[in-house]
Amino acid sequence: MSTPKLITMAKMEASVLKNKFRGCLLGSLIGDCTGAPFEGDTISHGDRLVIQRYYDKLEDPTFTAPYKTYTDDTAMMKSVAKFLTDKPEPDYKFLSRLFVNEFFKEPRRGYGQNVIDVFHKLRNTKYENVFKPASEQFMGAGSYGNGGAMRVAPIALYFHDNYKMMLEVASNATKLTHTNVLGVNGALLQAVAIQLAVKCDPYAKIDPERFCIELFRRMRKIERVEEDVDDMEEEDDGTREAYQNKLRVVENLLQRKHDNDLEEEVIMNLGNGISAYESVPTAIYCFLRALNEISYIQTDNVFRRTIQYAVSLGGDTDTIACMAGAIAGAYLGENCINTSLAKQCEYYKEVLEMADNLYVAKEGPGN
Ligand code: F2R
Ligand code: MG
Ligand code: MG
Repeated sequence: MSTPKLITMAKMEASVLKNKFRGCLLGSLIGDCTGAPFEGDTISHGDRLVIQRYYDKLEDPTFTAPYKTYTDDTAMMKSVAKFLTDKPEPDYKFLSRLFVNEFFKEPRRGYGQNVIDVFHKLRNTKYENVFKPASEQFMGAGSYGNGGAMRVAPIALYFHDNYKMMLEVASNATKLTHTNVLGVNGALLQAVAIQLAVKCDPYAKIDPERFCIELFRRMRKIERVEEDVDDMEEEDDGTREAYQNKLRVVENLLQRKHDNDLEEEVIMNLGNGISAYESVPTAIYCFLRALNEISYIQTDNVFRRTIQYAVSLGGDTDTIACMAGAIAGAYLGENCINTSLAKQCEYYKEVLEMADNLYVAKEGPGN
């Protein structure tokens, strides 16, 4: 049987692309802000109803409440966007300073402990070698956290038409804090997923299986690079085809008809944790599963369904919803995101401005 084609757009109208830039960064923000109150929670069947009501309220234009605040996911994404818009060439010393300054300005945004250590070392060593502190963490193993992946969206957008540069810049930007191969390749997988979503026609339905196969094909090349440089005699520590194996699991789960108990299997087989390995494939699964109806989520809106589903899995909710939201927003664009929901988030207006600045930096002011 032939695999259905993924409907991508070779040439995209400027207005559509601009809308996708906005949708992606706004999607990331909404996932972070609305997912953060549930971070670390285990979600029961009953809690899913609470989460349904929570998003119903957030979408209600008459609902007024204090902003849902953003966390480290957005704080670091802001720096990545600025790194791309403010300098003509990638300057990693500049990016590391932006991360550090942002952290010391507002340290209580829920950062991971390893990155905090890296920021202190960067500052104490006066940014002498910006890649060294991260490479020394965890006795040289480096962090495998999802911090590289959660902030990668601006890079995927900016280099949406230059795949090689996207991988290079995403990899280096991650290595300022995370050098473990699982942390780096997790960020690359998230970047590849966003870039692919940007290319997809927002007016045509994505075939989840095809999308997954395409990601698999690309991860095979990315993970092969690691294999080539490794000593082939060395024992495989389980990282060589890690993301390819996870994408196989995603594909298998997508073939299953959704029922209310499937979530337990998703959590067991894909994970919902703080490591990139246990969260990036999960976010991709959330996006692809939510393209179709999910019995306990009452909405016709694919974007909302994506983030609500991600939060319903519990665990690292802000980050999984942030990454799933970025992919969904990159596919659908800002037009498909409920404005009342977006307005509940701290930094809503600024994120749209950030997306527009990134678009202009990339495409030029007249576009
Ligand atoms: N940190 C959190 N949540 C914790 C609670 C926050 C609380 N609500 C609050 O407000 O204080 N969330 C954020 O962290 C995740 C991104 O983390 P990142 O940037 O990857 O950080 P880090 O520190 O590098 O890694 C996270 C932890 O993973 C473990 N780890 C990583 N590599 C390891 C290795 N090689 N060996 C052993 N352990 C390793 C460590 O425990 C790290 O601290 C996002 O969820 C974001 O929202
Ligand atoms: Mg966070
Ligand atoms: Mg998190």
